[in-house]
Amino acid sequence: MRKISALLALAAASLCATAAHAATTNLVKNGDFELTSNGTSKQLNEGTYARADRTYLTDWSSKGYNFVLNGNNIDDTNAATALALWGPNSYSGAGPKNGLGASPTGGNVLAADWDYFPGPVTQQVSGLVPGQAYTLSFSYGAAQQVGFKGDNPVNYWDVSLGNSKQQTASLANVSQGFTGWHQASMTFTATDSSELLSFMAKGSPTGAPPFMLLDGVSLVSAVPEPSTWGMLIGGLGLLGFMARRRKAAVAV
Ligand SMILES: [Ca+2]
Repeated sequence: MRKISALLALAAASLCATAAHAATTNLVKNGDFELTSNGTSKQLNEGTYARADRTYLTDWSSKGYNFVLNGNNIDDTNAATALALWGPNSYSGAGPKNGLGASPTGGNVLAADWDYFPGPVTQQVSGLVPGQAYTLSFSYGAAQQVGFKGDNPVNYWDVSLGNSKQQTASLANVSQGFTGWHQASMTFTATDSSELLSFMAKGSPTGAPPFMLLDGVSLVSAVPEPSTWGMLIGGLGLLGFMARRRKAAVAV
């Protein structure tokens, strides 16, 4: 009997491990923005025309005034970057102590202007199960381009998966400020096996150059995957069988 209990415990542990694995498979590729075609701290190419001074984000498409920036020198105007944001290092370390720095997941971050030629950053996500719920999570914040001033009271991301659209909480940013990194979590239900994931920077009013920041994008199943359910049901059946056998043994 002790042997059977140990076996059952082992089976339960492996089931839990399988369920945990299935639930944590990130369906978004390059969700941390670390893979690029031509280095970082550059504006993103649009379409198929690759400019020498720009770069592509692997697995993503971009339209509009969007950049991939190195989170470690995002506010360093001395670094060879296409764009810097107000932060502690702006103008040789004499910038505003607004706390701008690396994202929670580190490395590169996506930066999108919602005022000047705004456009979405998208990825076609495959491996979805229609009707199934998915949790989309990411880090985001708002900052302002070096050299410009003015409050940005409204900054948020419009996020869509297929035809379903949601938006993040709005972040208020003061002139030359940084809102800090915030965490977003949204639930989407897939309607197809492959759908377009889209991030579009939004805000108001116009006239004070803003930048929305994004990093650590992850889309995972909100429920155990069907194969896992099958294993769970099989496991429960086995437990029932064991219980019946045990009862029979006691009766004899
Ligand atoms: Ca990153």
